[in-house]
Amino acid sequence: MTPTITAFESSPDRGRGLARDMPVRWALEEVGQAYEVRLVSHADMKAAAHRALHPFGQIPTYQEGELTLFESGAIVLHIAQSHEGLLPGDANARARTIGWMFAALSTIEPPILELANARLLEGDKPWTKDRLPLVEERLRIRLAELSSRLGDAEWLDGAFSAGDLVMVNVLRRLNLSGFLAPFPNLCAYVARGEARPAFRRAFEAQRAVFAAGPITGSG
Ligand code: GTB
Repeated sequence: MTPTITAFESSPDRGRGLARDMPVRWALEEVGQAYEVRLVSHADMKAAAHRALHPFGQIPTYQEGELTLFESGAIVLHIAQSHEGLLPGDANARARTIGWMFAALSTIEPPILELANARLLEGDKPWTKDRLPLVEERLRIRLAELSSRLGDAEWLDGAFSAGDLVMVNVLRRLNLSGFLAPFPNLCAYVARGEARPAFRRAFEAQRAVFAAGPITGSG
C-alpha cells in the first residue's frame, strides 16, 4: 500500500528541505518506497480533520492503510523497520542504531532548537544578550562531543543507517550558521549524507513544491 505523508503547502524554509517531511521523504527514498504527499496550509493543519491525525496540528503525518503516525522520528523508525536497508540485521547493532536516532532527536537537536528560538523568538528580549552565549556554548559542547565520537568514520556505527539519516537531517539545520565549521568531520558527514542519491531525490521533491508556489483557489 502506498503511504501518504503530509507536508507544508508553502514551507517557511523556502525549499531548503528543513521542514520535517524531509527525513520522512529521505527514508522512503532510501528504501525505494513510493509515496504520496498531501500538502496542507496552516489553516488545514489546525483544523479538526488534521488534528485527528496529528494531535499537535503539525506536519508530517504518515498514513498507510489502517496506520496513522505522527512524529518524524517515529515515522522514520517505522519505515526502517518495515523495509530493508536502514537498520542492521544484527540485534545489538539495530538497538545501537535506534539509540543514535534518539541521540539525534533528544541530545543534539534540543540545543539547536534552543539557539534558533533564542535568536528568532527572543532576539529582542533584554535577557538575550546574557543568555545567548550560554546557549551557544551548550551547542558547541554537544557538537564537539559528537565530532569526537565520529572521528574519521564515515557513519556513526558501521554502514549508513536510520541513525545517520536522522542525525544528518538534524545537523543540516546548522548548515548556514557557521557552528559546524570548527568540526570538519561533521561538515564532511553532513555532505556525505546530502550527496546520497536518495537524499537528492527527497530534496528535489520538496523543493519542487516550493518552486511551484502556493496553491491558489480551486480553479
Ligand atoms: N517533533 C515533531 C516531528 O519531528 O515530527 C515536530 C514537528 C514540527 O515541528 N512540525 C513543524 C510544523 O508543523 C514543521 S517542521 N509547524 C507548524 C506548527 O507547529 O504550527 C519545523 C520547521 C519549520 C520551519 C523550518 N524552517 O523554516 O526552516 C524548519 C523546521
